[in-house]
Amino acid sequence: DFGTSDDILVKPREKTKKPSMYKVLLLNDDYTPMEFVIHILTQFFGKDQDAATRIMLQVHQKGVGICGVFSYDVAETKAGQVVDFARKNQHPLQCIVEKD
Ligand code: TYC
Repeated sequence: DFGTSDDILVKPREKTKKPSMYKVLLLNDDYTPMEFVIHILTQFFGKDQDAATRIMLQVHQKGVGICGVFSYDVAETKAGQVVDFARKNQHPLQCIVEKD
């Protein structure tokens, strides 16, 4: 049987570590419409309208806000998609990745 008292317990290798996590941040600017930022947060980060509005207002008032925390690849992909979409719509929105 598995999980009984005679099982051999294998200690994880000392050097094994969890992958680092990365924050995706939105930065404030004077030109990107508030509704566009809310759209970004609902469509790219799965936020509901309420959460998206709170994050957008936090960025608007404090200069920066957290969209989410992801593995490196997911964080870079999302930030790239957000910036591409903003540029296609001629908005200067900045979205950056920072180690958590
Ligand atoms: N400051 C913008 C405005 O007044 C709104 C805004 C919010 C822009 C968040 C960027 O990441 C941002 N229209």
